[in-house]
Amino acid sequence: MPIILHIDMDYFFAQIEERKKPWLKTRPVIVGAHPKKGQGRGVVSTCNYLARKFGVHSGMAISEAYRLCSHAAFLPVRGKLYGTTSGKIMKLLCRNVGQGSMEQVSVDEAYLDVSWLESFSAAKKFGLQLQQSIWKAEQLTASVGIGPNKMIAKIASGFKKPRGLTVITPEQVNGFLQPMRVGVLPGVGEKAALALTDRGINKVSDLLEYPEANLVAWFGKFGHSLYQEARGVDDRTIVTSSEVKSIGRQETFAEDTRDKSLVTKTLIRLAREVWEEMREKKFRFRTVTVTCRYKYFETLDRSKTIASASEQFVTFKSLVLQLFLPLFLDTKKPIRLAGVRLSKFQVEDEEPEQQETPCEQLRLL
Ligand code: DCP
Ligand code: CA
Ligand code: CA
Repeated sequence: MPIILHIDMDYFFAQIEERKKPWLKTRPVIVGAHPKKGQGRGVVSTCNYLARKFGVHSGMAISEAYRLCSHAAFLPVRGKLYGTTSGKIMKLLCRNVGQGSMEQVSVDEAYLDVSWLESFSAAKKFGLQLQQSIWKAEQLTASVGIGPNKMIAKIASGFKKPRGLTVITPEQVNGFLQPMRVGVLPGVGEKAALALTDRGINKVSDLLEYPEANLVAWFGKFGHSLYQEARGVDDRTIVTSSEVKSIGRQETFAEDTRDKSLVTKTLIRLAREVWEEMREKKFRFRTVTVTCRYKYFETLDRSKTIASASEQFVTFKSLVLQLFLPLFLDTKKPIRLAGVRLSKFQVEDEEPEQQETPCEQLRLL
């Protein structure tokens, strides 16, 4: 019986800021761009729960946040500190379940496969102990969700926040899921949610009335997943860092082109996205690949592997430019598509020789 635990840190960046400045705990705290007395550009990265009471949230324009809550403490984003803290928390999780049972999905959350605990009550105890260990090591709180699959575990971790712990057994899945809004289902973003509400489908239970064929007609392939999701079914397994083989992006140009600066600019933009995704996962890369597809679909790529793993964007970027040059010069054909890819990953702080072996298993029970 699969038992999946999802753990997500509470108001992560803002909580880290509160940690060494306890006086912030009783004030609304907003981390993000400078508000410049309401004239600032840029957005809110996150805010504490006191600020959320005023309607402030992640992604909101900082000027809007200032309008809603000008007396908040506005703090700049200290990305490096949050990254280091995230790394420590992920390591702690890894020590408790082993690298092979863990999937980090963003800077502050991870799925853990705890099926080996064999019961939901043991998993609950384990979840509580994880929260305590993180508190002890980092003085930060997290919310935990436990369920029979990733989807349920993730919805459960967000169910009660902050410091929540929600366990949904297989028998409870339908009762838990059906009254929720369709937006909680994975893949249902703003657009899909709108398309559904337009048809009078607001809650997950409303979805149950539609045959799979209808959902497929509306959403294509995603309709199949949606049909399963509405029934609490999610077959996605945990993808561990050693299984992520590569991260890449490519883009097709509106017209085939020989405009070198356009292709270079595109490659750098794609490289930035790829690099950000890699950093979210706390990986470092060794191999960079640049791909060009030319008119008539001929595709060429060039790769370079560096001796020791890097996390540096500048290194990545200069390799991309270096690899692109012969792809541009050797063939005089117009370019239809360009792409970049990173592979041969190492997890941050991990020695190369440790890469293949799971990290020390230090189970809490
Ligand atoms: N983040 C960001 N910009 C966004 C969303 C998030 O910079 N639009 C950053 C800041 C968050 C961190 O990522 O602290 C984690 O994002 P979460 O969505 O998990 O939100 P929080 O951890 O801040 O709050 P919650 O308690 O709701 O999880
Ligand atoms: Ca969070
Ligand atoms: Ca998160």
